[in-house]
Amino acid sequence: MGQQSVHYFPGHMSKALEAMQNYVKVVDLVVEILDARAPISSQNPILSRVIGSKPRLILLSKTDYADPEVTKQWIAYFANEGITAIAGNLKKEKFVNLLSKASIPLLTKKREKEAKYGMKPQPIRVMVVGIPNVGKSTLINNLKGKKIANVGNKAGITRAEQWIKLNEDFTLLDTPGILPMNYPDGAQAVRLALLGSMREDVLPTEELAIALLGYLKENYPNSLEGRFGLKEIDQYLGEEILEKIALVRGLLEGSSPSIERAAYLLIKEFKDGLLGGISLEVPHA
Ligand SMILES: Nc1nc2c(ncn2[C@@H]2O[C@H](COP(=O)(O)OP(=O)(O)OP(=O)(O)O)[C@@H](O)[C@H]2O)c(=O)[nH]1
Ligand SMILES: [Mg+2]
Repeated sequence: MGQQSVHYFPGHMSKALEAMQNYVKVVDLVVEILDARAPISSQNPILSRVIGSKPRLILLSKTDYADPEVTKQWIAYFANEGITAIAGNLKKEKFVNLLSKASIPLLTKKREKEAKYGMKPQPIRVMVVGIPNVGKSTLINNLKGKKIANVGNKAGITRAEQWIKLNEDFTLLDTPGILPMNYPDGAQAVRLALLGSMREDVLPTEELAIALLGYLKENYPNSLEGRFGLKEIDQYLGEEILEKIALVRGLLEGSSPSIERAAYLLIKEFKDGLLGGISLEVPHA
């Protein structure tokens, strides 16, 4: 995937980061949401620093878009690092029981402290963090069982923190997505753009489509069969594939196939999960 380094850090993110540094002091648990398709690229080292030694639970979202085998490998990878990770489709599966169960072992210190002082178990305050568009607000709606936080398939929907009382046991804090300040590895910026976590105009669509095709050729050579009838795309150049997509879908510029419109369509179909379960990163052995 592309190699040039990218710098992009909007002002509302630096404000949010500052606020989070205060909130982290009063919460009991941090749920860090990562996109199951690229858990390393969607992990922000700045957030890890803010979380510090707070109990942390990783939630891999959008598993319906990811390669199920690879998602299993990621859960094993995090377990191996000593981190509890849960995974699923935030739009379909109910997370309330899964989350309460997974958080019990992470809260033993808090419970022991309360017991020591003869206190009843106190409600848990959970801060939900992650880069833009990974599903933080969707998780909150999922847990609450109704729409109370705004969601949308583009980066930067949530602009300010919001406390939400889930029930007598849990209070949640929704936070705005925060991106890393720069990407020494241009390939990471490409992945984040493909996940919809970076604003669309940061990388040119055609470049993004060619990078995606390079990856699909190597890892999922038949992923364009269902949508575009193209088999074994590894035998073609990226531009040739875009031209074929343009022809199949009748995307023309004058009377010639439009590479640009094909690139736009391909990216959109990938973002909408229409190409099937595709993961952009696998754990290193
Ligand atoms: N298919 C699928 N879509 C999801 C899932 N989780 C969230 N989404 C969609 O992803 C998009 C982003 O979700 P949000 O909850 O707004 O993401 P966010 O992390 O709050 O984003 P910001 O507020 O911009 O930081 C929305 O279109 C959601 O419907 C999932 O597990 N599967
Ligand atoms: Mg949000």
